[in-house]
Amino acid sequence: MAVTDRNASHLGDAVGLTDEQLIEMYRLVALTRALDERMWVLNRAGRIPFVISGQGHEGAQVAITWPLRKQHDWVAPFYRSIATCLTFGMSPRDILTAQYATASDPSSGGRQMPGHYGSREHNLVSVSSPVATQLLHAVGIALAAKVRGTDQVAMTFMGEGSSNQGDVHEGLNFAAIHKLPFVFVVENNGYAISVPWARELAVEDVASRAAGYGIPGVVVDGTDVLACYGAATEAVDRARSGGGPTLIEAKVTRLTGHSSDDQQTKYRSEEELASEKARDPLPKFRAQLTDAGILTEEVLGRLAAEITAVVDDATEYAESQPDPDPSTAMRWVYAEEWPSEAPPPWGFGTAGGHAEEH
Ligand SMILES: Cc1ncc(C[n+]2csc(CCOP(=O)(O)OP(=O)(O)O)c2C)c(N)n1
Ligand SMILES: [Mg+2]
Repeated sequence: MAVTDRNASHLGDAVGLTDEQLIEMYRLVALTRALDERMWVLNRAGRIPFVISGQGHEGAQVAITWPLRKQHDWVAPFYRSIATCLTFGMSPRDILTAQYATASDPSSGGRQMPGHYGSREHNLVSVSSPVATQLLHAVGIALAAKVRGTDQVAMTFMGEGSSNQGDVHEGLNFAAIHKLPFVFVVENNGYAISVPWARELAVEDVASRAAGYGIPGVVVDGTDVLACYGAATEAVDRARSGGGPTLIEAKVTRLTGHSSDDQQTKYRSEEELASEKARDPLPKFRAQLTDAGILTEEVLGRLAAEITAVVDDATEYAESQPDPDPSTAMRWVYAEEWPSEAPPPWGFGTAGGHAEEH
């Protein structure tokens, strides 16, 4: 979208967002990047064991999650969904306590793998390690919403490699038949670990598969925040108004290795990595909002200082939190009740019940 000749209100009007909302979207993209970069430093410093990064995916995640109603709709995220989780209500402290696996980690009280975020408070389903299973969870939630008439929408996210799993076919077919309030988001970054997309799919676009289910399939530039927002708004409106599911494929870029245990220079050329860097959504969005007069030097300076303080605070907080008590390791493996009146910090279990010692 060419915006250089538009003033601030024109850009906001064109996409149906206020300047304050656009600045907040930018803040979330920039905050996620800073938090993600901090995680890599903490990993290399030996403080956290494993990072699975969302760098390059943040713009699409913020923009696509944005139209959902917080604490009303539902999201089943995946391991790169840091920006989605922050946009949907989790805090940087929540994200880093999950990375440190502290007792106070709201995702799982230190039980889950790193990067497996979730929050009962924010209707974020805990990430499942077998990729693509989250689609079945989200479709089930969408079915419940339809049966109960709650006006809720369920959205799930995964990579293009994961979208080849059988679960996706079963879930999408079911969601389409029953016109469920469901949005399926594929963050296509061109790789499944070291396997390039041409070895993952025989078609150019995952979205073309939507036709096989009789639902709309939309391809969007996942590094164009406002294009993603437009596609998501349409899909969420369709879902909420009884029009059924949509498949959104956001073509993003993976700026880091698959994880902190992967070295992508072993299988991607220098030229490829340089051209992908040019698709980084963070400077692109910043330039767009700066050209439109929405982000000024003063606002950028204020945001940068605020983000540094928030990331420092989250780091210090997570560092200070105790590990889970080893004697509780077997808790919550099987159904049991939480022993106190207050709910457990990670959100599941029942207040007021009795716990059996193991
Ligand atoms: C069912 C299953 N198979 C394999 C894995 C191991 N695995 C984890 S992530 C991943 C790659 C997924 O690639 P993609 O869906 O494109 O997402 P990306 O990591 O690129 O964002 C694989 C194979 C797994 N977790 N679950
Ligand atoms: Mg991928």
